[in-house]
Amino acid sequence: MKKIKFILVGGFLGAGKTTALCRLARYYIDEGLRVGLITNDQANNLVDTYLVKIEGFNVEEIPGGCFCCKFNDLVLAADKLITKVKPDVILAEPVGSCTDLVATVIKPLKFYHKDSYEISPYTVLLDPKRAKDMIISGALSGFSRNVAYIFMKQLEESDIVALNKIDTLKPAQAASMLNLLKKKFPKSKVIGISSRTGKGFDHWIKIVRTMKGCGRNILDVDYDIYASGEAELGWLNFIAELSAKAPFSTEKLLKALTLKIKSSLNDIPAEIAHLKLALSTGLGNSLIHLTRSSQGLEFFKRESGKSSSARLIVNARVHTDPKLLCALVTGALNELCKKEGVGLRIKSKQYFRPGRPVPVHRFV
Ligand SMILES: Nc1nc2c(ncn2[C@@H]2O[C@H](COP(=O)(O)OP(=O)(O)O)[C@@H](O)[C@H]2O)c(=O)[nH]1
Ligand SMILES: [Mg+2]
Repeated sequence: MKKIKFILVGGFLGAGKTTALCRLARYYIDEGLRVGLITNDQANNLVDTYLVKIEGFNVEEIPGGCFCCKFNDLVLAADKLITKVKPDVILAEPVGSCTDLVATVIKPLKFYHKDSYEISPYTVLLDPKRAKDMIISGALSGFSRNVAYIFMKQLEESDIVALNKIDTLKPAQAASMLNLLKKKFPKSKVIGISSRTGKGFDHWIKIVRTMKGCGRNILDVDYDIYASGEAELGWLNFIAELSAKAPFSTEKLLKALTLKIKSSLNDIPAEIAHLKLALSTGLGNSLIHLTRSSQGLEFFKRESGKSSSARLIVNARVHTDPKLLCALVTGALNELCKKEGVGLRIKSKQYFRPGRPVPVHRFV
């Protein structure tokens, strides 16, 4: 039986994993291959899964814990894809606050499932703004030392560090950042890519195909620091049904909501790791991501028509208390809906600090 190529792409919250995987999926599909994706989060109702679905890809979701703690679910999700899609390639995105994935996911997959999967080298994506703050300047970028520890461990365990979003850098800036990263992570191959424009993808895919071995960098990870770092990030996921007698501008509402949340978090202050808002109506979808507190507002997808009903999914990962985060986000939504005369029903609300990671397997 031909082995399925299994590609895991990690990286901190907001580094561009989902965007990269969608582009990779399209690339392999254009080559005539069948592709399945696996998304993962600590909670349910993922904007990522929703996005991957509207892009038309086959996806399985693993909610309620990371791949390392839900290793058997990861294998089951892959089995489901095999039954449904018969994939040549499986693309998997771990939770952006997770590390130690080589020891807890890649090695166990390689050991226990070597007949089914050919595991590709492990790529970890890096956002240039976070790189500038947390690697070059040695600052904490609004996070604590524990979160910075996770961020660095993610990169250190990679086979490939891919500096993503190079479309946002001038060529000279990109070159100097890549040089610095090569010195900082000598055990990894360092490349530049743009998941938005596709720049560097051919090169990346070639390295993924030809690099010998995968998961070459097993780390010593201090699970107390790792657990503390994860627990410092407040998590909030919910769905909301919006309805009104007269059609309202969903785009305007989404924009106002994002600005209100951003401004309240800046007042605390609490650094946004990743805030994702997806609003769908019968007309189409609007999506906004913020991957830093200082980032300007930018629509990822935009539907400018008016509608009298809409469904909103909110996923927020912020360096603050989850209860406060929940009160602040739902409060902002309530206030805006009241002002616009829009009825609101919030469902499936989950807010928490991620629990201590307890991997099913750990290879040393
Ligand atoms: N400019 C630019 N933005 C990107 C790129 N890749 C991802 N993004 C944006 O970064 C944000 C987070 O991306 P996402 O894929 O959800 O990150 P994830 O949390 O790592 O999965 C989104 O607004 C994306 O549009 C890129 O190569 N260039
Ligand atoms: Mg994602």
